[in-house]
Amino acid sequence: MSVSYTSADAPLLAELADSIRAWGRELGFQQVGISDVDLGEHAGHLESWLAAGYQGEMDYMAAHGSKRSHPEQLVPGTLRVISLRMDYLPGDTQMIRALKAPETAYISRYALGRDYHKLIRKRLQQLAERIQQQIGPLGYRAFVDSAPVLEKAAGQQAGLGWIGKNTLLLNRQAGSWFFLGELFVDIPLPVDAAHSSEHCGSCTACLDICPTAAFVGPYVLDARRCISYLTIELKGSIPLELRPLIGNRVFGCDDCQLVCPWNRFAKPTSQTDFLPRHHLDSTDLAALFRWTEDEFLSRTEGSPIRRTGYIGWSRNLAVGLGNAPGTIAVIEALQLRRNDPSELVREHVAWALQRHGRSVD
Ligand code: B12
Ligand code: SF4
Repeated sequence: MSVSYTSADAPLLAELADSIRAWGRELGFQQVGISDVDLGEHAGHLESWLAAGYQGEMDYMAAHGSKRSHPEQLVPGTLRVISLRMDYLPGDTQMIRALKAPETAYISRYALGRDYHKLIRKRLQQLAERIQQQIGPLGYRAFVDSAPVLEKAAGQQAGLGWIGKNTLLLNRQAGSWFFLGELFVDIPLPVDAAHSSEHCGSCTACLDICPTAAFVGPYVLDARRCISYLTIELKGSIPLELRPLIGNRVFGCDDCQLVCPWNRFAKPTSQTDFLPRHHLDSTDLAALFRWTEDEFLSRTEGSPIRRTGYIGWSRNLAVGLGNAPGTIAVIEALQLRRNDPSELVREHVAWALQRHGRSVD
C-alpha cells in the first residue's frame, strides 16, 4: 500500500497527474482522465437495465452486486480511477463495401486485428510501473472490458466524453472508435472535470439505423436484440425472427457507430496490432464457412473472434449465408455442412438452406 498524503502534497500530486497523462500518451493512449469513485446516476441506470432483463444471458452483468458501479467496493482502498482511451479504427479498410456486399462477411472493426484485452492491460501495467518508479509502492488494479466496472460512466466522469444515445462513449475529437481501460489507484490525485454536457442534440441516426431495433429509447439498449450480443455473447440458437435482420454481420455490429456524425472526426489507430489480419475485412462468407476447426483456430490466434468458438462462428456464418444471394458458392458451402457434428450449426444450416428454397434431406 502507498503512503498517506496531506494537503501539503497537493503540488506534488498535481505534477504527478500531469506526468501520468504524458506517460499514458507515450504508451499509445490518446487521452487520459482522472475521476474519483462516485459514478453518480449511473448506478441507478444499471439497476433499472438489469431489472428489465436487457442483459439477456450475460449473467456476469448482474453477478457482482453494487461493485460494478462502486470502484471502492470492487477494490477496497481505491481513491481514484484513471480512465484511458485507445483508438482502434483501421484507417483503410473495406468495411463499408463489405457491409453493403451481402456475399461478403462483415466483421466489426474492433475485431479485425489483435485482441485488445492483452495489449491494453499490458500498457496499463506499464503505466502503473512508471508511477511506482516515481512515487514508490502503489495500490492499484488494471481493468479492460471484462471486469465488473462501468467503464463508460467512469470515462464520462473523467472527462473523456459523454455517453451518447447509442450508449457508447463519444468524444468530440474522436467519435467512438476507441477502447476504454482503467487503472484504480489509492492515491488522491487531483480529478478532471466530468463531461457534463452531451452533444447528440436532436439526432437519432443511431436509433433509426439499428437493424434489429435494439434500442428501447435513447441511452437504453436491449442487448438481447443487439447483433453484437446475438453473434458474440449468445451461446445457443439465434431467435428466428432476428436472423433475417442480421444480414451479413457475423461478428459484432457497427451500424450505430458508422452512422454517428461524430465519427467523422475519428482518427485512424496508431497501433499496427489493430489492423486487419487474414483479409478479414473483405472475405466471402462461403470461404469462411469452409474453414475447418483447425483453420479457425490458427487464423483467429490472438483475435477477439476466438470468443465465439468454432461452433458460434459457424452458426453466425450460416445465418449470413442464409441472408446472402443464393449463388452456387453459397448453396454449396451450406450443403457441405448440412450434416455438421454440431446440432446448433446443423439447425442454422437447415434454416439457411430453407431460405434459399432448398430442403436439407
Ligand atoms: C455488456 C457490454 C456489451 C453488451 C451490452 C451493451 C450495452 N450498451 O450495455 C453488448 C454485447 C450488446 C455490447 C456491444 C458492443 N460493445 Co460492449 N461492452 C459491454 C460492457 C462489458 C459493459 C457495458 C455496460 O456496463 N452495460 C450496462 C448498461 C446499463 O449500460 P449502458 O447500456 O451503456 O447504459 C448506460 C447509459 O446509457 C446510461 N443510461 C442508461 N439508461 C439511461 C436512461 C437515461 C434517461 C439516461 C439519460 C441515461 C441512461 O447509464 C448506463 C450506465 O452507465 C463494456 C465494458 C465495461 N466493463 O464497461 C463493453 C463496452 C461498452 N463495449 C464496447 C464496444 C466497442 C462494443 C461494440 C461497439 C462492439 C461491436 N462492434 O459489436 C458494441 C456496441 C453496441 C452498443 N450500441 O452498445 C466498448 C465501448 C467503447 C466506447 N467508445 O464506448 C466497451 C467500453 C469495452 C471497452 N473496454 O472498450 N457490449
Ligand atoms: S451494434 Fe448494431 S444491432 Fe447493436 S445496437 Fe448498434 S446498430 Fe443495433
